[in-house]
Amino acid sequence: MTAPKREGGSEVLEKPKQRDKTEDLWKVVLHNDDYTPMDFVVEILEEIFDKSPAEAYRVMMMVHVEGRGIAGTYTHEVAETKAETTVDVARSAGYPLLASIEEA
Ligand code: TYC
Repeated sequence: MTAPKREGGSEVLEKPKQRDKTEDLWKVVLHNDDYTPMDFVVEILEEIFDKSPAEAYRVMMMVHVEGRGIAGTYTHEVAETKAETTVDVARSAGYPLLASIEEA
C-alpha cells in the first residue's frame, strides 16, 4: 500500500524520481547536414537538451566540423523522447536535422 500524501509535503513522495543506478544510459547523437541552420541547432540544444548558450554553440560546432556530436546522455526512455522531439521540431520547421540514440 502506498503511504498517504501528508499535508505540507511528504519527503518521500515529493522527491524527484531517483534514477535506478543499474539502468543503462543512452547518448543522443546529433548528425550534421548541409541545410539545417546553425542557429536552429543551437536553439534545439538549449531548449530540448538544457544546454547553456555557450555549450549549445560548442556542441553545434562539434557536429558541424566532426559530422556528429553528443547532445546529452539519459535513460533510454528520455533519450528516445528527446531524439524524437528533435526530429519532429526540425521537420515542422522544414529542416532535415537527424538525431539518433546509442548506448553510452
Ligand atoms: N552544417 C549546418 C550548416 O552549415 C549546421 C549544422 C550543425 C547542421 C549541426 C546540423 O546537427 C547539425 N548550416
